[in-house]
Amino acid sequence: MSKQYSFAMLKPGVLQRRLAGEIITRIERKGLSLHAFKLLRISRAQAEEHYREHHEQPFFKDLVDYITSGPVLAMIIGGDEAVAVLRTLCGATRIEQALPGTIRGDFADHTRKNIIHASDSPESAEREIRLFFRPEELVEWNDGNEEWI
Ligand code: FUP
Repeated sequence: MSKQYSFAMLKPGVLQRRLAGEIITRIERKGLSLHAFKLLRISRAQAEEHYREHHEQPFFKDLVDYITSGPVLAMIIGGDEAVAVLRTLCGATRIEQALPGTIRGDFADHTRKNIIHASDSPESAEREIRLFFRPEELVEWNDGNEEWI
């Protein structure tokens, strides 16, 4: 077993709908752990860098407008296969494909505002963590039952 880190971000609207606790509960219930936590309003430059792979997409401007429109909660999530496990918890990108029982399946009513971002690969996780956190902000800890220390 090896510990992996992923980056997650609760998008604008989540705090306003008082959903943050419910979503964090689901992440913890699965056995993943929180290693950094930051409430912020992201800049346009940060948003454009974060979503740079979508630069050419017709929805890019609306996506950046939306993600900068309100407070977000950025997190570093750790655990065995954390990147893939978190993606499974989130569910599909598009609302009509996100299954009930997943975070997006249960709470997302517009694809653009699909509740949560989660890194899609370990490489993206590294890049996204660096974009939102300084290295010393990642707090390493274990609960005594893990084999990875
Ligand atoms: P995901 O990795 O699941 O967040 O999905 P993508 O990287 O493909 O998309 C990033 C964000 O762009 C989505 F969360 C929502 C937005 N998006 C749209 O607004 N319209 C689309 O057709 C696809 C994505």
